[in-house]
Amino acid sequence: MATTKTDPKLALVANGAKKSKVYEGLTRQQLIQAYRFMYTSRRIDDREILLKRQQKIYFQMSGAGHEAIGAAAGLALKAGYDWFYPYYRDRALCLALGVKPYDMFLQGVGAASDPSSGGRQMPSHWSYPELNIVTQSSPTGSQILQAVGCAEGGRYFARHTRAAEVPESPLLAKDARNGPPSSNSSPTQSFVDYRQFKNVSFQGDEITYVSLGDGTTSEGEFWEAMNAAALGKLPVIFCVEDNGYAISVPVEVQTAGGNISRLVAGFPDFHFEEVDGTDPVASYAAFQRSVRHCREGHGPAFVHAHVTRPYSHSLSDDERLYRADAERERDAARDPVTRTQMFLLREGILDEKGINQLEQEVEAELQIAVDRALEALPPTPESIMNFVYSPDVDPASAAFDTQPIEPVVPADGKKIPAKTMADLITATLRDEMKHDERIIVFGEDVGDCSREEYLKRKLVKGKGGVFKLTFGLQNEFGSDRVFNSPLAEAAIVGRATGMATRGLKPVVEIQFFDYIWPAMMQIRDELSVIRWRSNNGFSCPIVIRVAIGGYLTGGAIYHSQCGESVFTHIPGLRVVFPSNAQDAAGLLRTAIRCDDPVLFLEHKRLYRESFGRAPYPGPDYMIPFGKAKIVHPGTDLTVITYGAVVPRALQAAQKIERELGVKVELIDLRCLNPFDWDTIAESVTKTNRVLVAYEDTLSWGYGAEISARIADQLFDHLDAPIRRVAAKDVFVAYQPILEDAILPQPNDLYLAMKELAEY
Ligand SMILES: Cc1ncc(C[n+]2csc(CCOP(=O)(O)OP(=O)(O)O)c2C)c(N)n1
Ligand SMILES: [Mg+2]
Repeated sequence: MATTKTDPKLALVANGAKKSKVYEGLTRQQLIQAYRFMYTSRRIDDREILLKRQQKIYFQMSGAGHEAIGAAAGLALKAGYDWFYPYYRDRALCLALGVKPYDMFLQGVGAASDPSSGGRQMPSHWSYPELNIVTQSSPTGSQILQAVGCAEGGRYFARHTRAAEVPESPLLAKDARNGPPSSNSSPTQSFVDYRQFKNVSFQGDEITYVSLGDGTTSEGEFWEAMNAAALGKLPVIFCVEDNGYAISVPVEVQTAGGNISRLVAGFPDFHFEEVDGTDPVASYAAFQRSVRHCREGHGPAFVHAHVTRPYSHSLSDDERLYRADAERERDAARDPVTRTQMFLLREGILDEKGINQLEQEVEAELQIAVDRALEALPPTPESIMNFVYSPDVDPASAAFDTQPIEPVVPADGKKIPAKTMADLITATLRDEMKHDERIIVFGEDVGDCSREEYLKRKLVKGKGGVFKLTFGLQNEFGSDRVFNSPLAEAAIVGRATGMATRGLKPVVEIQFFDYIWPAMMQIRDELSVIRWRSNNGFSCPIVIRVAIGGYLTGGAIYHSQCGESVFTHIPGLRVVFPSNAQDAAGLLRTAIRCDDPVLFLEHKRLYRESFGRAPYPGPDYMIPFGKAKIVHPGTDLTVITYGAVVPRALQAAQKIERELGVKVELIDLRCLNPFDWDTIAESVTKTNRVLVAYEDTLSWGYGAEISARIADQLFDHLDAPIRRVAAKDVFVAYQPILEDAILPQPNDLYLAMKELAEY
């Protein structure tokens, strides 16, 4: 661990400068350049504030007071080579990396041509793919874990260079040019793959920069990210821009002891800097040392920069309500733009005329940029649905409709062995990992054994997941590709998101659906929206496998939850919920090869059920998303369901046919987003009666949407009210008598079917 503390008074008072003098490695020309970025940044803020008051832009967030640290970071790092997760105060950094003032004004007016988001995101939410500036959001701190994943991605490609290659798939390339494959195109093995649309670039020694405010260090994800970066000795620079406030909350109320540097000092392998971030020279020096530490592979760095915030938190905030004048004046005396200007004059780097000229040039450039931006066209309302999902790979298309291989009949004439859903998920993961070196698998306990020597010396067998679905994968593919993560769900999804941004295909596991909630911010506000908010500039098509559901006899409240409708409510996220072994294999392969993020829900009760066992359908078997399966054809009544209710509904359907001659058409949706409306409509039009059944709690559940759609679009075809059978609106209890009463049982389904048939 190295710690450097720069005396804030030192760097800017170097008197008697000579023309050849360099300042902590910065030439006079670079210092002028730094000042230009800083001054431009401040003046863009001023312009935006004016434009906001004139109602020509709709939001303003300033980088004022943060210009010196930003310009310094921009000079120390390499645009388009290193990777950047800059938060909203990093305007000067973005300018230093090459973002044009015009681009920034395009953000403000929300122009269609705004390269960061096409008018979808607030200004100061940076996103510039060519510069490796990754799309930013508004939740404080959700970028940090992704930055860690980004660094992991770079390292992975450096160690597995073959993984970066794009496999040959001429048919797909041709099809991509002509739009999604048509439904009558012939299914071809290895036909579709997200990799064709994901250009990977890596350098081997690139650094990932991520910045955040002092208040944001209170977020749990910050600590998860620091831990993960230290564990992996990753080349990440964490830049905390400490302006002493998080809106109105001062640092001593935010951070125990009032100084974040003191709290993080124990993280191993970090290089630490605490610096006056209003001083560009000191800041540059701090960054240079941090860059060296990271590039040489010693681990991450932490730059704690003390800065100011002269323009309140935002235009909606007035800091005079909570900051005394004297305190504000103290800050003003440290204003980075003024200080740097004085420094240039004092050092004889620029004289007054030179300063004036530079400032006039900037003003002229900004005037042109503002005028042009105000003329830019807004996006069209017709474009709103663009890039919710991948425009390149349609997982519902016929290209994902492949046939299972004929199972080999054993020579001795015995029956073809049928495998469980758990077996086939493992087999599919294994075959996909062979097929695609970009796939990495991590999560809690998914590895065989973290202490590799035990495996090597065959002292242990290995664990491979609490349900054993990843058993053997670490042994077979190595610890780079299959590994245990810390117990931190936000970190699992956040890191995976960052890795996928770089082109990897993380297939991560959330051990129990009940514990997915710490990752919710990452799933709802990041993973599912990254493509849309960046206007297709970035994507992160990961797969999240989650063990879900009850009927466990003793699973109780925290090992039995469903809640899929919470996720089907999220645009941009595919949600899959297979009920049997063959579907699980086919849908998992589609999930992995497709270009969208997928939540893959695996029902624990079905993992080893005798219902739905099947032989392995082969290494290229896929099922398109949004195609339901008719499990039991019928003419009297439609039952729409999925997951563990499928075998229960089948039992009830067989019973009612046997006893009353009622022929139930049982539909297993298999995929919840997208879902198969055509099959539902066709069936309901035929039977005129419909029951929607699901394991989750009744009210506001997945079936509510299906019922509403049927009521809306098939009303004329109904001879009876739409009925729902689902769990009681309560949690799943431990005592089996209670569990049975809470979750929908075959008899509940039978009674509802009977009532509907007799209606
Ligand atoms: C998760 C989350 N909670 C609350 C907010 C609202 N909010 C936006 S900025 C901010 C303060 C951030 O303070 P700090 O991290 O110190 O950064 P600064 O704005 O001071 O640069 C808050 C509370 C948010 N955007 N995200
Ligand atoms: Mg702050």
